[in-house]
Amino acid sequence: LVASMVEVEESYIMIKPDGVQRGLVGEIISRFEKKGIKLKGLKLYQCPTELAQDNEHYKDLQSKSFFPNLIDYITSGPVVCMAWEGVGVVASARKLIGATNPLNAEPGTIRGDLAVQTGRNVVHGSDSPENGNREIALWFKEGEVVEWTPVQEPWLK
Ligand code: RTP
Repeated sequence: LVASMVEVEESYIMIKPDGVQRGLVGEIISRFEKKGIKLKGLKLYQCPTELAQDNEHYKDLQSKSFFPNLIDYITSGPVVCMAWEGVGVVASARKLIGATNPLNAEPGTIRGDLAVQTGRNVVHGSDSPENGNREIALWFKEGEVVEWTPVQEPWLK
């Protein structure tokens, strides 16, 4: 099995409230599962407004004009928090997700197939391995991320 130069990484993937409200949870999880990456953490979570505002997660965006709308959106209903692990998973998950603006996202991507607005783009994915580790630590508590070994030959590793 050749892992080439790319490292095993982890990515924080989150189904945003529109994805949950529209009944797209199974569809979205299925796309990552079928890729052959490993699910290590999964929970439905209602993010409190204070946490969303102070959360390191969207810290870089605090000065943006759309920040209040983003906080309203992300706290408007439950989200699905996920931790995924795999070789090159950060970049591959971003490819599966597609461009931030769904109108620019290619068909076949989650946003390209399932969304139309930047402010309702159904899913988040970490943009670097460092942020993958950081965001998983932010959104999951001790013990919620499970280390496990698949018992079958990891054909897609
Ligand atoms: P994400 O973090 O959710 O994966 O999205 P991203 O990297 O593709 O995009 P980023 O620039 O980090 O923006 C984070 C989220 O903020 C909302 N947004 N709204 N102009 C707007 O109204 C606007 N721009 C960004 C989106 O929900 C975006 O995913």
